[in-house]
Amino acid sequence: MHVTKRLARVLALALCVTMVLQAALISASALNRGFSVSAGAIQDGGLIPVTVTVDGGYNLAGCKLKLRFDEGFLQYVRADFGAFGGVTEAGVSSDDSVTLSFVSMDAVTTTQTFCIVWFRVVDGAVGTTQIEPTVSEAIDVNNQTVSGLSADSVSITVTAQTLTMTSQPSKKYYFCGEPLDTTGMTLVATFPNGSTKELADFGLFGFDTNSSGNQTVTVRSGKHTASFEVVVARKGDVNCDDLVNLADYAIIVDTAVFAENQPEGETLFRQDLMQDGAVDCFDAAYESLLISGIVQ
Ligand SMILES: [Ca+2]
Repeated sequence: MHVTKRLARVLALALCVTMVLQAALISASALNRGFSVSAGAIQDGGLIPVTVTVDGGYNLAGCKLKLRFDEGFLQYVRADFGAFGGVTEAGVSSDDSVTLSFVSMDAVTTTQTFCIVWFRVVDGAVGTTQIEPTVSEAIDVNNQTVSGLSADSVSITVTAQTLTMTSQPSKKYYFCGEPLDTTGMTLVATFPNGSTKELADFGLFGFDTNSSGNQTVTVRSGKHTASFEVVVARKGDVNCDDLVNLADYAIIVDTAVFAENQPEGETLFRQDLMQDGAVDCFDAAYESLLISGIVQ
């Protein structure tokens, strides 16, 4: 009886040790990676190489590596298997993923590149997307099943490559106090896949309606900028001396009297206070009101 009790204790201890060992083994297999996946820089045409590397120590016959991607962001192009030993194939599943199948192959002894999967950025896609790898069971070099294979997800960020102002704002001249008007301005962004998109959202910097002079207005979208020039003038200051006085009045009167000498561009803008496209007696009258402080 005493011996049986002792035997039971030994058996119980052995069972405990076995359980601990099993736990250790499960823990070890959970740490299996098997693969690593990485994305290269976006190339011309919006092509992105995603490199799949296989760790050494596996015979991956029958294993499937699935790369799940966002169809609204990426298109699968092809998989290049290169000189990697074994028969392999790739196909696109109906559920937004590429499946790489290890049909039959030699055991992988050292870490090596298995294949490069090429994706293309969908037209107009901007932002960050993830490629999520999942791996089925495989067998190791001793024909034992290996589970818990995995690879970290890959993050890909796409931003506009260039920003071009294809047409400038119609309004170039401003009187102090007028708000900036970008009507007529067209901004076009070019993306890595060559697609273009007209931008409606952008930031504007550098315009100060209370400061007279030539100003450069900067348009910003993401990390890219474009710019255009404007002239801000103190209303009534025709000769640009920052004063509104009889000297300015004399210039307007002179232009109004010799109507055939109508100015253009900035000179017209400064004298045409009524903003009707011609310098005449009405502008002279308005100038006298500005000088006397009746209007501003
Ligand atoms: Ca003046």
